[in-house]
Amino acid sequence: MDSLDSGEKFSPTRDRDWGADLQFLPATDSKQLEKKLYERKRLWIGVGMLICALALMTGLLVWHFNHRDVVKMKRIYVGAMEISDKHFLPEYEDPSSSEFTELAAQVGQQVRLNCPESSWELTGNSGDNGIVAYYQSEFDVPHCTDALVCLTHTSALMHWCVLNRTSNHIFLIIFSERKFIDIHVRSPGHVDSPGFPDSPYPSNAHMQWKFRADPGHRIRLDFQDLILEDNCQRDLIKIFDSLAPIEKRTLTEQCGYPHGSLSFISSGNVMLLMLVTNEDKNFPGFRLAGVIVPVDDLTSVSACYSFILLKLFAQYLGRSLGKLMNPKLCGSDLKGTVLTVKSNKVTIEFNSDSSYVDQGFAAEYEAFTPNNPCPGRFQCSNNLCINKTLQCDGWNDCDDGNDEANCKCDASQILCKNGHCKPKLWLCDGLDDCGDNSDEENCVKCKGQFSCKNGRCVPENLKCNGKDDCGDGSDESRCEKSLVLQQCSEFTFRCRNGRCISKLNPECDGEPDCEDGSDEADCDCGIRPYRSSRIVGGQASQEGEWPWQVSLHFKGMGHVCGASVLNNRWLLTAAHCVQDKDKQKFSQADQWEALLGLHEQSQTNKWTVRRGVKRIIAHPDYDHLSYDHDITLMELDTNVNLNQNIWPICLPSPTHDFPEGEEAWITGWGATREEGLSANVLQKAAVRIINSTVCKSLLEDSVTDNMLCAGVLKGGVDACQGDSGGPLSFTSPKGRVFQAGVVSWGEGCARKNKPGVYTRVTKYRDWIKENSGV
Ligand code: 4AZ
Repeated sequence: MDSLDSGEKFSPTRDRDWGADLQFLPATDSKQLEKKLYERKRLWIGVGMLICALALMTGLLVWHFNHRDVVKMKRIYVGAMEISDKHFLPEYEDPSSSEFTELAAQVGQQVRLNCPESSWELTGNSGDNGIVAYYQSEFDVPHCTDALVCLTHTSALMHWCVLNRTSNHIFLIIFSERKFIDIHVRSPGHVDSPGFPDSPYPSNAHMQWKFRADPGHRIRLDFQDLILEDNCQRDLIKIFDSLAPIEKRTLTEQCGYPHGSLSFISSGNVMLLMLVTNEDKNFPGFRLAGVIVPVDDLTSVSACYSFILLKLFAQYLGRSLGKLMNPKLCGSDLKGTVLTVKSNKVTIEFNSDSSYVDQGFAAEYEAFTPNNPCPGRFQCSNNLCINKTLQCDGWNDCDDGNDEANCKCDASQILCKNGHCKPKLWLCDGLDDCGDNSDEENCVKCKGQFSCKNGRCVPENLKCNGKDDCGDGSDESRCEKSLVLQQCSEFTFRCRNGRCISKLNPECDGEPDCEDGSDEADCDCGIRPYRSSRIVGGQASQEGEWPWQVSLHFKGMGHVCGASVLNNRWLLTAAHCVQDKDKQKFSQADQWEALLGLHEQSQTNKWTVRRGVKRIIAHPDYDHLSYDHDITLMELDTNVNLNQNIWPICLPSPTHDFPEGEEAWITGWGATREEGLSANVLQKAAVRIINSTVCKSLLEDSVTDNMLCAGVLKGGVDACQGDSGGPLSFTSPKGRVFQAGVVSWGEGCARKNKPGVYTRVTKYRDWIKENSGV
């Protein structure tokens, strides 16, 4: 064996100096040596990396804990306390006055005792008895921490104290516009949101208007206009019955375009209005009138609340109303309650506790002699008096159906089992019109089974199961749940992604039904912005009630036709309005002028906008003999700003269903009777959607499937000349208004059994989209 092979590198005898303990590895261990060195190296690298990781983690933790201060959010607590041993001085309204500073310091000291780490600020004080001090305290709290101490003050100086956390969603927004405005109401005045009415309110704004009146007075805020985004999570106003945003003192929270008059009155001499907006979609905002009311004028405070939650028609007959009100009345389900009191005296006792405030009630009262309660009118069994003409008209006017009982039905009516008369047309229409369902009994269609639109009968349990059992999809069209279907049909709603769902009329009903949310897209339509206060057999409408109604004026002729607003650029009208007649070139866009936001023909108002017409797109298949396809798009020469009196109507999807027998409204400035004069004030009238088969038989088959009939068969109510092109408005169960039809034609006006004929808008939904983009 070779010495090298033996593995000895050095002779131990020769290298003894190296020390006896020194051992040389045999040549065969050198690889292991390298491996061990390598492992040690790896170990050191590992340790190094671990140290680096630890350092990094420590750094991150340090950074995190430092950074936590940055992500702290503000929590604002507000409260009020009554100081009973002091009298109010006018100087207390001025925070820079020495009187205010002195009192604020005194109160602040008391408050700080209980919460040393907070910074307190007195925002104002005023009161009829003693002084009410409002304070606001801002806390920097770590995000997601909810634990905050709620303090109670026991000091003798402070009579009571409420601490309250202001709604989270308001203060999670970083407001770019924060403003506090102090207003002392001495005489009636106006307050507008910034930019109103010419430009929208700012984004991410948090504004507070603090109203004060002299002691002994109350403040009333009357909203003349209110148009905010239709989502209170985004933009809203809040009114507080205090000078600080104390939740329990909320009088109202409003967004969108509330209906009816909006008027709020304070219980003391202060009131706070708050406007909070987010970053997108800004609307015109509000205009309000602030009025002071001396306390003496408020002996019946309830009468000043104009939002009616409880409507009492108290006609005295009884002993005391208190006795009748057992159990006591509360909540909001009492609207329309009619009470009869058999006495010549009535007392309404109204109690409210210290917690939440609300709108109150309004009661109308009427006195009568017991032997002749309703002179010249019909007496309901609840003693309400109604006009005799409302008796046996098919509508429940008494509230208890009493005016429809024991009626003699005429030839066009059916007699219900309960004695009511209803139009024959409502027989077997799937709706309980009689109230006892007798109009829906013995309808020989599919006994115990579901009747498909194509006449087939399928077992009830196959309805809304996601499968087309009828063969025409009609068993999958009126479902409460919006199942995504395998197949689309003429009865199902098609989402933008092409998939169809089984819910009836899901558009803009506030519930997302399509997977892609397309059923709730483009829904800024069909809702009346807040109040801004013939048709044959109609009545004058209120200003702003039909903000989608347009008057089309032709050069030298004035009002000729109606139209509807689809968006800020496009109108919808009838094709027969834009057909040339001899020398009159109705097809020429430059001969027309559109008046939007118009109420009276004789005078425009501040909301009225005039626009020239840039383009007319009449339906290419319009037939001037049959009036088939009687529909036209009009493009305005410049866009309009939408406002409370100019607002688009919603367009129904091609499969939207407008049920027969249901109410719809016609509006216009047309003739108020056949061959009569046109109206000055915009007229409105309620009609009913009429079954197409019935309509075809009444109008001798000149009605096509592109037409829809509506009217009152006993006559007297109809659209007429000059109403053409205007909308047939249908309010969905969720309150949105859809355009069911365009006023088109009829046999005369308001004749018996001659309903009006309208262009069926659902048939043209795709055509409208293709030609206008709406
Ligand atoms: C018209 O001439 C007209 N009764 C419009 C509607 C009706 C009749 C006439 C329906 O514009």
